[in-house]
This record gives sequence, structure tokens and C-alpha cells, in this order.
Amino acid sequence: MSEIIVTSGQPFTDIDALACAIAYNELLNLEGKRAQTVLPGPLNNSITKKVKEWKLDFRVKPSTNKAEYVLVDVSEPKFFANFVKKERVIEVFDHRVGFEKYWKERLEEKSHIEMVGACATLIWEEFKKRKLSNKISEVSANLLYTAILSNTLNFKASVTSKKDIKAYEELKQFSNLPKNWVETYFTDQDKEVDKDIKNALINDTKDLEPIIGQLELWDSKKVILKHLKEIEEVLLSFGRPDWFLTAPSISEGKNYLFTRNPKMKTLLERSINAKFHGDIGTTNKLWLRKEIINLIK
Ligand SMILES: [Mn+2]
Repeated sequence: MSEIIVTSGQPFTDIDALACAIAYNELLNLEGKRAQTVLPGPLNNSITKKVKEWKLDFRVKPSTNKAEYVLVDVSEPKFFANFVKKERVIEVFDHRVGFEKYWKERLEEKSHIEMVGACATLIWEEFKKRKLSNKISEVSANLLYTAILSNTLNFKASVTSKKDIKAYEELKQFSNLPKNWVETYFTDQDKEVDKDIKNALINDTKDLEPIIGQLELWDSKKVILKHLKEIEEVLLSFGRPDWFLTAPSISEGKNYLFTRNPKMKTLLERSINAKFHGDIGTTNKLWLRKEIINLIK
């Protein structure tokens, strides 16, 4: 029997990909199967210092090329890690649209693509289906729990589904996290962004028409007002005048927006009902960038 490689294969690894890969590897091991977790991309901001202190068992390169592959938090073949042999993929878990039919035809019931807030929710459902939820380790439960929190922006993002809420509640009993974990987890990310806002923004800007920078923060008002000059420098460096920043403020459930461009202000007022005072705008609910893009297209 060849070994199974559980991987995600995005250029960056976020908490959802990390959680899904490690927890699913554990589920395979509980069933007596040999597996390894391979995550080649660098870990992004959503994997905080405290998360990194947990015993995270993964490698960045596969130790074998005679493997079968399970993909988590990704389903579009062009984003798979380059070592993945597409014809040897045996199972896929994802929460993105576009490749449901493709994988259903190839993998049938081993294709798990559903539009939930976090892929971690689908992995937890798999533990239950396979009657191994009581055997989940504390680290895997902590990871899945945190991934749901992160991908749903503390349940304030509109991608949040009932299944995410249920999984989160069920995982709590198997996890071991401090009482104030929600706030600690998000404010730790705010601190990192505050230390190096330029880098954080460069890594989360989409060079579209217009250029849209994003910073997802617990308290985005506090962080962005301090750094307006740096934010403007980064977004102007893309070379065009049509730019804006969108900064979901998770604790408040709304976005702060920043642009100096009157055309962009009008666009945001019309599309997401933003209210501008000078160059700073606010919304009355929390918007993800992908939702804003769909509306301004
Ligand atoms: Mn995800």
C-alpha cells in the first residue's frame, strides 16, 4: 500500500489549510493508514506565534514520490503543489466554487466540495462520519476550531454556514484553549500587522482594476489610522491612481475603507453603501473583498 500525502498546495499556507491537513492526516492514522502532511508554502499571518508553539507535525517536501494524494482547502489543479500527480489524487476537500463537477466525476463520494465558511468544518464532519470524533487530539481540535474562527471572521463573514457554527461548538469540548482565545488569536495578528504593515499589505493586495488592498483585523480603525501614509505608499506603488483599502474590523462587524480618490469613494458608496468622512469610509456590515469585487464588476 502506498503512503498517502495530505497537502494543500497553495503558494501560502493559512490556518485552514494547516488545520485540515494535520487533522485529516491524524484521521487516516487512526484508521491505520500511513500518511504524511506536506505543506510547501510559507505560513501566513493567520498562523500566529501561539499556534506555532503547538506540536505541528508537517514537512515542506514529500519524502516519497510513490504516493497517493489527498488535497485539502484547494480544488483547482493549477494551484496544487508541483509534486502532486493529478491522476493519483484520491480525495479532495474544499469550499470554493468551480471544480465540483470535475472532481465528482473522477472521485464520486471522495469529492467533498461544499460552500461552507471553513474547509475545517468538512474535516470535522469526516471525523464524525467515520466515528472517530472522540479520538481527535487536542492539537487537531485546537487547529480546526481556530481555522473556523479565522475563515468566518468570528462568524461575522457572510460565508458562515450553520455547519460551521455546529462544528465549532462540537470541537470546543476536545480543544484546550484559553478563555479569551478569540480575542487573543485576532489581536496577536493585529500586533504583527502593526509591526510591519507594508509587508502585510503587499501580501494581501489584488492588482485588479481598481487595485484593492485588504487588511483583516480585530480593530482595524486603530491600526489603519496610525499607518495611512504607509498604506498609501504601498497601494500607489502598483502604479495607478485607482486604489482603495478595505479593512474588515472583526470586533465591530464592519469595514473601514481608505482612498484619496473621489471616483473610488463614489464607487464604494454606490456598491456597498459606504459612508465617507474625508478619505475614511465605513460600512454597516462586514464585507469580504471577494464580495466587494463581485458587486463593483
Ligand atoms: Mn479555507
